[in-house]
Amino acid sequence: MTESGQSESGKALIKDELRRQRIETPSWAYGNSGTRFKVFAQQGVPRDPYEKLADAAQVHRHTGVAPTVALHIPWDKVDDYADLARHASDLGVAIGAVNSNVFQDDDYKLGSVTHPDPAVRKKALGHLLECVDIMDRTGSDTLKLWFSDGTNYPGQDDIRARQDRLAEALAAVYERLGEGQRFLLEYKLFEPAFYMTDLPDWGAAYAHCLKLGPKAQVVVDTGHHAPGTNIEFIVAFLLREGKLGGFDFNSRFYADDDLMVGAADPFQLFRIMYEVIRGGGYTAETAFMLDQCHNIEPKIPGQIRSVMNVQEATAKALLVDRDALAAAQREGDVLGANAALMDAYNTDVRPLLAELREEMGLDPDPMAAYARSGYFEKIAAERVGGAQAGWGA
Ligand code: LRH
Ligand code: MN
Repeated sequence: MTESGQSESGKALIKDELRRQRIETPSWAYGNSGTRFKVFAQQGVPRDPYEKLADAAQVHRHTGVAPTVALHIPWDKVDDYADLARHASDLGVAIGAVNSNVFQDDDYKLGSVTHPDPAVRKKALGHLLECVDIMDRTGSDTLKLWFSDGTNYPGQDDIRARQDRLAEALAAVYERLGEGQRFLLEYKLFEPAFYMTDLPDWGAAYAHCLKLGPKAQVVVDTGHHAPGTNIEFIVAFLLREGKLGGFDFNSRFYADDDLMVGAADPFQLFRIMYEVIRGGGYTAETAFMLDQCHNIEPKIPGQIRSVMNVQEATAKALLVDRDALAAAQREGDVLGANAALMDAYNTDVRPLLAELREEMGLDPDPMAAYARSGYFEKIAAERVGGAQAGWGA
């Protein structure tokens, strides 16, 4: 019996589950990022998507569970996307989701696919379809769609008409998707719009996806909800409907802070991962993506720490004694049921994960291994000159 009360066989099963975990890191987390007040440049920041992939490969090298990298277009625009995909595979990673960007062009001030002007809508749709072309060339099977579309004042535009325009664009993208491809629709309560956002919550995203069909699913960005929202309820509900496509993991104390996942609320991340496992969502079909900005902390260690936070939450969720929990729930034993979850959450899973890393041929402490690798010193010395990557906003 282990210190966590787990049988050796139970522990082995949990390690098997953890060994097959897959977490996708975002290319933009390796570039400079900030707020409207300041973007603090950092030494060694990549200048192009090739260097971003090299940094992402370090996260996979030291954690063993981050083999794919999400792209963001045009931030990751290159002349030869097939060559970029080859570069990724030479580094031992692969291109993951392709993220569209219809939120940084002057033409999109009043909206992109929901804009009153059909010419602007056509331009926005053109970009979304170009992103599917990029999926074809990079071997990506997932398009992630987030729309900053919304209004700032009541009456500014017709809420109903904008939904019609959004539905029309989504249908056109859905039509263009090829074999084995899907899109994940991302909702967000507010920002940059401050009165009405055209895709503000899971209900709106779910309704649009339901109408479209099986290739359209919802992505849950953990920073996109009103304070106090029970996100694990949304996860359980969407899983039950077969409409949970994945996550944009990060954490926040206030709004869309894009801090390291699990940093602000590790208990929430644990509750979310418990519902994922309970709901049959701990599969390769669910995209576990990070969507974060390391505004002040070093970026590659920030990503490594974030991956470890997801691993720890997942290990704790896998430790839940499901039989004891189900029995307590059946008997209306409120405290017993809560204790079943809290016992797992209060278990220190770091020794288990360290052991697993050694069995995977990795250093038990990825942060220390990265620091010892000298990789930062290398890129800080090499990456002098040129324009550091960022949001280009
Ligand atoms: C919007 C968002 C979206 C991305 C962007 C980087 O807030 O979460 O997922 O396109 O961040
Ligand atoms: Mn996001």
